[in-house]
Amino acid sequence: MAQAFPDIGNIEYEGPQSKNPLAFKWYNSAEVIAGKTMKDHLRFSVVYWHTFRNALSDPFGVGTAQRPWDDGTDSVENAKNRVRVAFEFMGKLGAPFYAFHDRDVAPEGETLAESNKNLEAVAEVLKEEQERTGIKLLWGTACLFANPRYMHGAATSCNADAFAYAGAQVKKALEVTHELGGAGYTFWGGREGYMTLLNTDLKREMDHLGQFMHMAVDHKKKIGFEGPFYIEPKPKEPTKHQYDSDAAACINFLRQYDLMDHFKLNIETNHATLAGHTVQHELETAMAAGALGSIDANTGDMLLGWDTDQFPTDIYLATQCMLSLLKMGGLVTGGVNFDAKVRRESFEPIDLFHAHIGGMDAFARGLKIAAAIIEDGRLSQFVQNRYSSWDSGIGARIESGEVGFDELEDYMLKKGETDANASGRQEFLENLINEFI
Ligand code: XLS
Ligand code: NI
Ligand code: NI
Repeated sequence: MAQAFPDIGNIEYEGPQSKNPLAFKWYNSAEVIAGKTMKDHLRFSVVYWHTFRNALSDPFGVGTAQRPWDDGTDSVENAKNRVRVAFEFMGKLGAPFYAFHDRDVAPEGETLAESNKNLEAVAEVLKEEQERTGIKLLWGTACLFANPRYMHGAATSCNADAFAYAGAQVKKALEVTHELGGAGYTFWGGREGYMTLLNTDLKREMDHLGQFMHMAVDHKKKIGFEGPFYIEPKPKEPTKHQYDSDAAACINFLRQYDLMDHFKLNIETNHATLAGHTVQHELETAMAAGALGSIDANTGDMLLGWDTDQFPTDIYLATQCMLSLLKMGGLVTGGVNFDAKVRRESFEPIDLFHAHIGGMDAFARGLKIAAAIIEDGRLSQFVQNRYSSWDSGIGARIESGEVGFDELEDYMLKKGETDANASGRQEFLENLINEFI
């Protein structure tokens, strides 16, 4: 097969002085940072849906993307050819992982049986290409939101047949993910939410979602899939209110339906900001529950209120993400998955390279900066000192659970007033971070 990117070779690390737009300035895959290679820390992943299937349309105009290898049909042959292009791209980029929805890689057929057959046929090529290149599947997922049958949701639809169809689809997507050695499997609640409560039985829908996830867990056990399931929080879009609105809502859902053992969260930057949080808030909330699994790395636009899914280039943001991930001890099965798309105006194939190189460099830089901040120790020392009243005396006794309100009353009656508070030193700490950037 002729190359899809004949003028582009492997993207190499050339260092910060390089002016070559098709080289890494910071991402040096083999370089060891805090005991691990950059490649193992970052576990970069390319998303199939945006990078190979997004036509770059918007509500006001058709797609602009030039993808000369694509014959514009929905045939299985075209889908197979596209897989080879995808692996050429990921190979040249040096991305160790990728992620897909069932319907991005293979066309949906007239019937479920035909869709399954199409997916199997394309999965064979995915497998061949994985073996040829060593690129692995970070996670698979099922598209339970594009087909009109899912207009009211999938597992939370008022239409029981939609639930059934979704179950059949996840079954197959999970089996294919397993067959391809996927490290995990993701559930993003595409239309699992509502547009108006006037027509919605919220409790019944949430119960159905819980049942759906239990069926998925049962099936995972049945086929021997050992990777984690991830839930990806998002507060809105496409529906007005999504049930998996943020990390806290997801964790509450998982606890309520007794699913915590089987799920972790996949935190996406732009979803966090849509929920009115920072991504670091979402990462830390997930971590506090022992449930941080993976990240969908992208960024939103401060002035636009929707999921713009831009490539992350903000060093400060990448640093914050990496500070949290390093604090957790690093990614295990998860990765830094670029759930991001080039702008509609960036329609040439080469833009796909620029976009990913920029994201990888930003995160590599974030990793180096975060590792340096941790190595320096002043930040963590500050936080530790800030809580020193809990290390001994009344604080230690409260933490160990040996006192109740009676003892607290005795203690305070005797002491009279609290010890003086210390400054939070926010500006000092912000300046400290900037020392490293
Ligand atoms: C959409 C989500 C989606 C998931 C995978 O906003 O980010 O792309 O990552 O279904
Ligand atoms: Ni998203
Ligand atoms: Ni995502």
